[in-house]
Amino acid sequence: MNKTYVMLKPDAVERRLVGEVISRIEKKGFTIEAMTMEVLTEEKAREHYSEHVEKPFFPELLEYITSGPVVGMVVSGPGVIQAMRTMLGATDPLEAEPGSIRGDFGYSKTMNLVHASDSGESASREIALYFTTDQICD
Ligand code: 3AN
Repeated sequence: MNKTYVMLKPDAVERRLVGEVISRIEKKGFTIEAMTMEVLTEEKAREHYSEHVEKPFFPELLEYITSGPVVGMVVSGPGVIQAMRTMLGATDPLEAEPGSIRGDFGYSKTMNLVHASDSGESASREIALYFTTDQICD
């Protein structure tokens, strides 16, 4: 699997960091195969975060992730799943390394700017949730 799903969350869009994040992905040499902008429905957000629905932070996460438009992308390249996770930094931006996207731009564990799939299985599931196959350039 050389494709991953990347989402610029509502705080990234609100703070005009879309260009910054896309620029980092492109400068790394990865390819953006497809891109959409949408406000997530509660149903789609629940499906995206299905493993977190029972967690105590889920209500806050749901409110935040549906609070404004997100930019979703299919990004491809060698080792892209792990590399995008490294570029994002730790889930908690306060623990994320300087130089990573979360390390450089955030401090909130909920509003942590960007999501990227954590495995090949997640990437397949998330790409199918947001894109039809004819939307993806190949
Ligand atoms: P990641 O986005 O790094 O894959 P996950 O999958 O563990 O992290 O969590 C999904 C999202 O849930 C995170 N991006 C963050 O917005 C939120 N989240 C995770 N853990 C917490 C927490 N302890 N408190 C608040 N929000 C959290």
